[in-house]
Amino acid sequence: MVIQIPFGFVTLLLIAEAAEVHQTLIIDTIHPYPTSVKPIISANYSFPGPLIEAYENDTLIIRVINRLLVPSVIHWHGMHQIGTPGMDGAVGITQCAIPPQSKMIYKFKAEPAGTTWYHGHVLEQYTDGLYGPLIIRRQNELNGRHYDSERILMVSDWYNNCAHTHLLPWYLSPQNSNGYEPSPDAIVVNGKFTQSLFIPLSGSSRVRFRIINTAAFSMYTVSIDGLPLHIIELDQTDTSSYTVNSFNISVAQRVSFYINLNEIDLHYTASGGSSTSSLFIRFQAVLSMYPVDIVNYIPPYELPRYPYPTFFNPLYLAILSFDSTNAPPTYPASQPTPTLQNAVTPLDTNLLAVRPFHHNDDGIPNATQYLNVLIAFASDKDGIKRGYLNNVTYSSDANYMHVRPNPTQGITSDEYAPLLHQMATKPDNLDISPPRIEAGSPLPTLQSDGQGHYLVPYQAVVDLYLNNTDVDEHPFHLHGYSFWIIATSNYPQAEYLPLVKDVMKLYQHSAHCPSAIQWFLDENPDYWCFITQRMTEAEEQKEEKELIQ
Ligand SMILES: [Cu+2]
Repeated sequence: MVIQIPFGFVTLLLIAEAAEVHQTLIIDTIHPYPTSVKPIISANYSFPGPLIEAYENDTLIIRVINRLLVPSVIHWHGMHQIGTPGMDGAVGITQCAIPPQSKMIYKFKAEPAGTTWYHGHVLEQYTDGLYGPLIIRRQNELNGRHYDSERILMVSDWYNNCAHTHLLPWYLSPQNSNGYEPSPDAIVVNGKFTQSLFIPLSGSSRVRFRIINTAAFSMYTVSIDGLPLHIIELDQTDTSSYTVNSFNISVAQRVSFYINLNEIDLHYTASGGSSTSSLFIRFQAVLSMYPVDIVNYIPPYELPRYPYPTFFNPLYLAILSFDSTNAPPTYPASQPTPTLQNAVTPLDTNLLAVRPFHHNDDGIPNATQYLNVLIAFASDKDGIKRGYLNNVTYSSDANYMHVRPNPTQGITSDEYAPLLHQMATKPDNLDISPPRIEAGSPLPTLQSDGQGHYLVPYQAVVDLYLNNTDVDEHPFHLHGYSFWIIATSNYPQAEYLPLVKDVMKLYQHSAHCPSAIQWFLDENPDYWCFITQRMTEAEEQKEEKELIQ
């Protein structure tokens, strides 16, 4: 990359060489809270794990050492992994799990630039704490002129119980015939509980916040009292500045915005009669998405605590301090935020009204293939509620290392070896016919083997129609790719304003306009999984589609 920097009368030419960035992550359990006996699965003995950062096109070389008593892997969310699919960290699909007391060196290119995160991808390990921020910087940030410093906030569900030993066994049991998700007991941001996270501005008045939702389930509404939020990045796509009072962020999504203290509402200034030297940053859990009245509900696995269970507080308050005194705001937290002048309230949860920084005048390419995916939830023969994509539920890739007497033939997700390895070594076992014209679509339809594996021709542009028949909303994420969102049932005009994302929230479809996304496959052939992020990555509640080139 060549960057020109004016320097007096001389122009310096800097050749920014792609560098190697080395990092070691030790996965081990810790007990960071004196009031909780719950072990946290940590990276480098901190929760969340350490910041990993690189410049775009650098090579990340990350040594992951597993000191747990069980297998583990790390997934690098949002990395396109072009040419390095085996580094994606999707256990059973792109790699074997890292056995206990073993290590693996991940090596991949840092791209695309933006805000993202890494997390455990074996069963529910990230629900129990295994995640951290991953920031890929540009040498010349597109929106860099708007801010002088930045802060990273990772917002997450907190459960008093271990997901592995308590939540998952109950969630996937016939006793939970309604398929209720485990109820979070609290919200944590950067590992801190409400009113204990202080963010000193240290003299900076123009600050970029990178918000990452690392929860297993919850969606949050984010706002800062008295300040407009100028959104400049969604899911590693730089955007034109878009001003809101608040926005929603769903599981695995990332939103960057900047604030400018010069824009603070008069109400919070000395001239407005306020003596506060700090403001509340609010993370409000969106209550409508919980299957129960979560504020008063006691889940069955909490009954041993009765009559003193933890009741969920859906409002999390962090403290943004103008100075370094860390004094809490002098106004009550219950005081409603005054309506800001000249601010826009977003209409859509996926923020589809936000425009990409680089407008693509050519529009999105014409699709060459088509795939309709029906999302449904139903009870299986054992009475356990599971998710289905085109009638296929997730099969236990994560358990492929377990010895079975009669492994099935062909390429399946229950074979002993990861699917990527099977594809390379047994390509003839791939029994999927090429796309063909089917009734109702003018485009050739992708074909599958009936086990959730779809064949995508190289350089195809796929129109993917996601029909969510469930009453609940579900965020969807595609490994290895970003996609263009061309329309959704609550935002049908999105096709005129294409925005690239890698996670989107999908509501129950309306009859005439199914939710739709299109993804653009151009130069990244390999094997990728497509998952919902509801209690993400946990075995058997993860639905998947694997795309094969
Ligand atoms: Cu991912």
